[in-house]
Amino acid sequence: MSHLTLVSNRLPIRINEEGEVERTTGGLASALAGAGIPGDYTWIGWGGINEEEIEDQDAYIKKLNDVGVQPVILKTEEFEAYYEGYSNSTLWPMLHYMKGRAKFDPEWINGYRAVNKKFAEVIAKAADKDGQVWIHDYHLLLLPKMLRELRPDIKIGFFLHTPWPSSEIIRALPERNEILEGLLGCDVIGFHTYNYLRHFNSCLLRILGIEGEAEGLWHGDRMVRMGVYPIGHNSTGFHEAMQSKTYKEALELHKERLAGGKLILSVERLDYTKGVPEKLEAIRQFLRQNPEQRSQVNFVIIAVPSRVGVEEYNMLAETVQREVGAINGDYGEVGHSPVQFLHRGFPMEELAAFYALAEVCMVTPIIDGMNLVAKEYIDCKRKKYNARAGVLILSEFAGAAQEMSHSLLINPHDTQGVVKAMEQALSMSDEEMWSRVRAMQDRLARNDAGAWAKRFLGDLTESGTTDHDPDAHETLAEVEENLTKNLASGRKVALFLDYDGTLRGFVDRPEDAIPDKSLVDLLGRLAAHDSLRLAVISGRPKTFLEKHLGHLPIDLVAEHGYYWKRREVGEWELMNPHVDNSWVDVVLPHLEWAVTLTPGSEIEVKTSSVVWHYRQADPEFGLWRAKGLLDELTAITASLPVSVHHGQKIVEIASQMVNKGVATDFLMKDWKPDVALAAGDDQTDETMFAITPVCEDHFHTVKIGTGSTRAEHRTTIEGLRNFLESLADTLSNQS
Ligand code: GDG
Repeated sequence: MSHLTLVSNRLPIRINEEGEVERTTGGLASALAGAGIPGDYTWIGWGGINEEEIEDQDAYIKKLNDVGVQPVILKTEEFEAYYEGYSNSTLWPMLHYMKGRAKFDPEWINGYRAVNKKFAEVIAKAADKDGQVWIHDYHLLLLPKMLRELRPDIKIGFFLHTPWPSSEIIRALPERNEILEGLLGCDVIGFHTYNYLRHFNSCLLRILGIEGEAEGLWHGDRMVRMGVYPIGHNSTGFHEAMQSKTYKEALELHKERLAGGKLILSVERLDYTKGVPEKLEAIRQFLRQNPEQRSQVNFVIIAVPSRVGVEEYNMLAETVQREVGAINGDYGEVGHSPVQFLHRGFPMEELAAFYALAEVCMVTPIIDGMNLVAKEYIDCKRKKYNARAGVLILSEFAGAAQEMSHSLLINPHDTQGVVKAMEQALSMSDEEMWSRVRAMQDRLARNDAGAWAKRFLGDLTESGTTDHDPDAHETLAEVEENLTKNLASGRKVALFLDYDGTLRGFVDRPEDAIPDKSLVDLLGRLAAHDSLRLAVISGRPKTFLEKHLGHLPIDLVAEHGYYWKRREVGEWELMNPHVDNSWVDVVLPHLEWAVTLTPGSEIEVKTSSVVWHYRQADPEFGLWRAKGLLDELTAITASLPVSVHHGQKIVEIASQMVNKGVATDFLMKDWKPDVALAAGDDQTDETMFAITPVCEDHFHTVKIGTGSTRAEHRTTIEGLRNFLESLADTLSNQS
């Protein structure tokens, strides 16, 4: 594997007050720590302190470099706008569907841009040539594009740890286009669940008008892959922790302190997405409705302080503390408070002991990208480490719910539903608890953080194998050499050239895309060579081709092969007089019905095809209707001589007896060239590339522009024009 650079907002380590380097905790840091990423890698991120607080910058950088990390140094003002502002006060609530909590400040996005740029510059300097860079999370959404501009040689992967919400939310972000464009700088974009990926695709369609394919999309000349990679927890780390002395001591200590009482645990960063106030309301109701349980239960809430610089979080901490006090005031007894709020982090070994002891773990976020606590709790239920039986209460709004169906799934907004789940959990037999735990453990162990990282990095390694050839001109130079060599030795060469998008660029009104003088001259110069035959094979009507190219000594094929005008005949003819178009009457009513149901769509009737256009329709609705129409047409045209094709915002039904491939095949058999070349830009041209050539030497195929293709070479309109000019020049020099 080429050298890997991991990038996240925060480095997994910091320098403490004593000036020593120590590890930090959190979802991303703990998952990646357990990912067991093979080989040597560098980690780039913010080191926890700002420029003003660093006494000796060189010494600071060196200290971090010595342990394999590279800091991005930020000024306090910059950090506040980027991190506390745009990342955590705008993006975080938006990504978690909490539009009402999101705050907008134009200064924040400027800070966010500037810091993403700084990251790009640090990475661009540090990353190896042709290396891989794996970027994490919502703080760095603009980074992929910025980095690609600086370092086109590297492979860029991005993983989002939060949900990606519906397009209705993202559309409200003033910077929505910039953010989506930023991410499209990647080779691979990963999400926790299919739902998040689906929403992302829908944003691309609605905001940028980009229709993705199954596994990704073409963006410029690159394939951007998208995938679902549900993150796993640090299984190895927890298993090691459970073998430690600290774990055993903590287990004994807490067992003793619980004195036969039940432990109902929750562990989370103190964040409004985690639903702590809602959980407290359910606890209050549970204690009210179950007086006999009040002295038996110990609700232990471990809430790690989080984002203390952000006002919302400080307010949340106060609210939670007040409510915990109020519940204990109402339902506590002398010597026993049912709710214990521990507003701090614990070492992993102690955390594992809490997981092992708890009869119930309540993971009840309002919304959560994945949630690793749920996975860690189940994995720590191991009899060999003296764990007690336990059951997980899990919010259906956590990404983890999709993988953990043997937990008690709840809706955190339904207080009574949560109370019922708590009652069910506390009365569940050990046998049932163990059987639920076992049903989930195997899957979790197989899909831990290591497996997750391996899958993502495997896909990143395979990505970028687009058929974009940066040396296309060189390759075409070899093609030119082959053609001229054949012509010089008196052998016959044939050129089959599409018109729109191949010889001439697109303009708003198709009738304006007339050939410029230099193109007409070029085709004329090529056709003047005795051994060279040239055909322009187009979807255009014969009137257009006749008007602009009819005077040239070349062959013309109009309407995808319905009409042709051969050089030696000099008149337009039906290419295949036996073409039967009676199928049009069968398919038209279906297209008319689609128009009725889809505002903004319309039908175009051509000589040998009919097309349903939905460019003006709502993009998602249009696409959905197009898929329905395709199914319908596939069924009704099964016995008809037509092909049904889904193209750029169109569904086209065309006669099978007519296409550019059939036309090329006819001409090829007629001319019997020794070597030939076909060039085109869209799906209809693929039929030319797919024929079985009869020429002795080689059939060169050239795709113009982006998109998947079976052609051997790829270039631009300009590239093809240069190629043809150069060929014409060589030929005139030869003669
Ligand atoms: C984000 C997404 C996604 C907690 N308390 C202690 C402690 N922790 C560790 C847990 C767990 C991690 O922190 C929390 O991870 P979560 O996944 O639950 O949540 P976020 O921090 O919000 O993480 C989330 C995650 O990224 C990964 O993609 O799942 O949806 O929001 O690993 O064990 N660790 C220690 N002591 C504590 O007191 N040592």
